[in-house]
Amino acid sequence: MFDTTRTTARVPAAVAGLVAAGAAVSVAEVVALVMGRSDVTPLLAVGDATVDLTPLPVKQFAVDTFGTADKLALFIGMGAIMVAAAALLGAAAGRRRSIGGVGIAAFAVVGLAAVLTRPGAGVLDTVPTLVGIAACYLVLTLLLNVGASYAPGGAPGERADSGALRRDGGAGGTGGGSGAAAVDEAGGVAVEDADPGVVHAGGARGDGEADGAEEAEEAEDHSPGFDRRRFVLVAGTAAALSAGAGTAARMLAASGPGTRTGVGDISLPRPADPAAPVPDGADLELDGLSSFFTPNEDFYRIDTALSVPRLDASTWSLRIRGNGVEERTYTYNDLLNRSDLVERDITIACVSNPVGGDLIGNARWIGIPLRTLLEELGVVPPSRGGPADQLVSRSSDGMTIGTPVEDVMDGRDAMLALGMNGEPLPYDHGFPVRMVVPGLYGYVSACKWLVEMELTTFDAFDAYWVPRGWSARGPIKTQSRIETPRDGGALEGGTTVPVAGVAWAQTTGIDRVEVSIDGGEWREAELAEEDTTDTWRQWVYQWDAEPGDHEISVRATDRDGDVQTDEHAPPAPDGATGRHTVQVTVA
Ligand SMILES: Nc1nc2c(c(=O)[nH]1)N[C@H]1C(S)=C(S)[C@@H](COP(=O)(O)O)O[C@H]1N2
Ligand SMILES: [Mo]
Repeated sequence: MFDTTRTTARVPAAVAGLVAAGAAVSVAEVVALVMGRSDVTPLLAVGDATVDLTPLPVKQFAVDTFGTADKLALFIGMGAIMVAAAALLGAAAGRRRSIGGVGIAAFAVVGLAAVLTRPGAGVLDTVPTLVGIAACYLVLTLLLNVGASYAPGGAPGERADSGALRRDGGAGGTGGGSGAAAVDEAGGVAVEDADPGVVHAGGARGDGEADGAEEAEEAEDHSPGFDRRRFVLVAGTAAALSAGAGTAARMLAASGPGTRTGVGDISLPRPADPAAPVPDGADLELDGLSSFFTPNEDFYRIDTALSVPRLDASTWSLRIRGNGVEERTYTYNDLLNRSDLVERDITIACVSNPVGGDLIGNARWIGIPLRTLLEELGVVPPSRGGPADQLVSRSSDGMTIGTPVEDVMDGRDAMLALGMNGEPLPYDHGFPVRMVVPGLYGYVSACKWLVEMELTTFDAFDAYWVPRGWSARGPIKTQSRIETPRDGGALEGGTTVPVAGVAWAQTTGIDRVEVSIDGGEWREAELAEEDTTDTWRQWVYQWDAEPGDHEISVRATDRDGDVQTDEHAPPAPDGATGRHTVQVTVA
């Protein structure tokens, strides 16, 4: 399938491999964009599949090491592997062209497997990968030929062991031959088309392959057959074209087509049931203390999405189905125009949040009460004999999140949220609709980019994180954190130092926060006003700081009288416990 009469020296061949791989990625991005499926390109699919297949300890390591930059780190790692593989393959294909074909086929298999295993993927989703692979093959062949160090004209002959499918036919005689023209023009004798694995009669010439490889070794890139300027020109043009097209495709995909209804096109109605104003004194407004509401731009983001879904609200719909329900589909306008929009302040938190960590945020949400909606469809909670104990939410990107039906119907403010801090949900936080359930960690409640809800049982279905080592049920554990002073801080002595932070016990409320200095007696901190039992509560302790090194610890007590445990537990499987402690030095 490659012109085996000629070989290409190592450096130009490696460059050919790199440019060909770049062309594959870019062409696939462009084709996916044209097909309106820019969220299932092979690059993203391989990344997604990697995330899905990564074992929990590695994932935890990635989150611990890179934090929310874990996705960037993954792309950089994938990029490095691709660059190395493409250069090595190119160099190998320079010596023996058939290696190029085999390598490209291997990439094709990985790409296609990743694409086809994405949730909701169909046969059409393989098209970008296939076209990308064809482009890769053509560019590699072209560049290897332009970079060949060996003049054309090996004696014609068929390779007996080629294994490639052969077709009879005249030179360039089929529609796929446009790339072949370029190959020909470059001085080759091969007549190839875009189908990997298919070659025209006469396309493979076998003799001299081994000799050629040896000669290439010696010839290097100053051999008479190698026109360096021409190679640089062709390779540079191919690289620039694919970089330009690929970047443009990504940018267009990110901005989305013009007719859609995005975040910027929506104005939320006034909720029928607005939140009560936040009491004065709920936000202590101290230096170093986070604001009571977390601005959307600063709100933590945790999800498995390598490219944030940008759904179109005008075509979005939510289907609700399952055990004991009348199936129904809602459009965005159905939800937006409902008369029972509520507004609630709720602090959501991630199960991966370590003690003292910042994977927690507080927002004012606008949405539809989930209980009302489910009751309209005839859903009965298990405590009243309903057949379903698990509500499985599905996102457009295939995430599944399982929530106890009992919890979303027990009277707490579980909702399908459309708004966050006075704005339509940002794309990062689930536009157009997500779930928010007070008192449950995000991985069991807060499905973003929601498209389907199914009433089922915990026995019948494991949601995404469950087989990955996380508990099926995840109530938020009572916690407290010291925000100021910072761990390792150096303080001025001789004054009182405000030690301050937040504590949370969603659905129950915080009744007491205590601080201990150097393991001494627990002293009660002053609590900020409570907004709701579903929000975090600020606290401050005025500390007479003595010079020296000190350790400050905090603990909270909820309204049931339960004191936050000091027993240390890691985030997996159902949330970290232990007490937040900071070390400071007072001058
Ligand atoms: N579609 C989707 N929804 C998701 C997730 C996800 O990976 N995909 N992650 C969940 C987790 S683990 C958390 S903690 C919250 C975080 O919501 P945020 O990113 O808006 O803060 O979203 C939840 N909803
Ligand atoms: Mo999470």
